[in-house]
Amino acid sequence: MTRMDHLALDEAARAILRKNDRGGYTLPTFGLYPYQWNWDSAFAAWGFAQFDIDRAWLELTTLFTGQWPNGMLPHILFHRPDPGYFPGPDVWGTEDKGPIPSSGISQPPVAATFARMIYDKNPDAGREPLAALFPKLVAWHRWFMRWRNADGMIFITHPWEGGRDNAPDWDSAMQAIDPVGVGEYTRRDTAHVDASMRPTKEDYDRYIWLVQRARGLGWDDAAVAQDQPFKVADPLMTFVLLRANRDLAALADALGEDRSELDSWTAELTAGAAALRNDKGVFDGYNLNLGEHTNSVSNASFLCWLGGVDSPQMLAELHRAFDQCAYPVPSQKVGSDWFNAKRYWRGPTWAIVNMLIGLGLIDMGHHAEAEELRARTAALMTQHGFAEYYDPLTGDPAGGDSFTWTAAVWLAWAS
Ligand code: 9WN
Repeated sequence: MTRMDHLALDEAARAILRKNDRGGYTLPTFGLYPYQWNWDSAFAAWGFAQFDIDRAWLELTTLFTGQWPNGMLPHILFHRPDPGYFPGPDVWGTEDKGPIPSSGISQPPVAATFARMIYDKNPDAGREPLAALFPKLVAWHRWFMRWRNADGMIFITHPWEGGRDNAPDWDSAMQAIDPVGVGEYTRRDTAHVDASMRPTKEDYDRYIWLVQRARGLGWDDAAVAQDQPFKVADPLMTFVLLRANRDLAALADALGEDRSELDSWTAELTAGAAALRNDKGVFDGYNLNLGEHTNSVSNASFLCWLGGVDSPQMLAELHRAFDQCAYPVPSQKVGSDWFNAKRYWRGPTWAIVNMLIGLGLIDMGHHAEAEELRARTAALMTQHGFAEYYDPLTGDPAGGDSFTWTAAVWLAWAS
């Protein structure tokens, strides 16, 4: 690739962030996702930080305007009504819960990690926005530790909360749900992208059933937790919060704030992460209602390094993934019964997860693997642009296009 090609891609990536910018927050992509999503915004902020540090802080600041009084930071903020997405605010029924219309569940807490990276890039520009965000980040982490914590393993109460909607890690919990009474509804996602690349109708019935259940309980944390039918400890959530918590503690030092509560959570999460290792040495989903591991190797399994946990088995799995596909890391191991190269979180490669894996590999000193992963992720973008996700075998783009977080990953890591 020539220097000119490289510069053209940089410009194309910046143009996507600008095009998806709605003034203070960024859409994941126009059409398919017309609102502000939680972890997408944190990746967008890190992308913006490569060329506009103030805009990066604004993205995070806007995200936290949706925080509920109990500390929960919703996975979608419905800033302006848009009929193009289902389920919208009328389905969630959270009117009296937060400051602005939102969903009632959260998403992977990557925000503190990117806040630290953005702050480190320019501490002078960051001091003021960071000081305002710090107590909000702490309150959010405290909410996870109180309401999504099973002995240091972070669990989710809805597949959308984990950000990997149809991952096989949730299959056993989803099968246990009989989505009776869910009623008629019209999906919008399949009007924008090919249905074979999206979750199935059986998945959606259960997604909506879980929303209706929590809505019926008034989104009360204690009531929702009682007899929760979907309760799966998640390696992505656990490793992401572990890492974010360490980053928040470093930010506490920078601001002269007390870090002792954060350090106690880090210790608890470190113990929980160890329990997510199955008897094959792989980190996978753990169905808390059944007391069973999934026995799946997903891209989330490789986030151990991000959480500061080294693993020779996972390094061997990573080499296997490099051998099995040209564009790793697949969201489900190639050759597993679940693997489907095009269906969302059951096979495709996601650049954002690759970047998190890559950051962890660097931290743990696995530089050759980090570089290999970065280079193969960059190849996806140079050959196929900034797609939502990609076929790990052919590199074909899939899902939505002109995708904010993929463009951000190019600017911040892959390029
Ligand atoms: C539901 C926006 C979001 C991502 C998720 C991804 C997908 C939504 C959907 O899109 O989920 O939250 O409707 O499919 O799975 O990780 O945040 O990009």
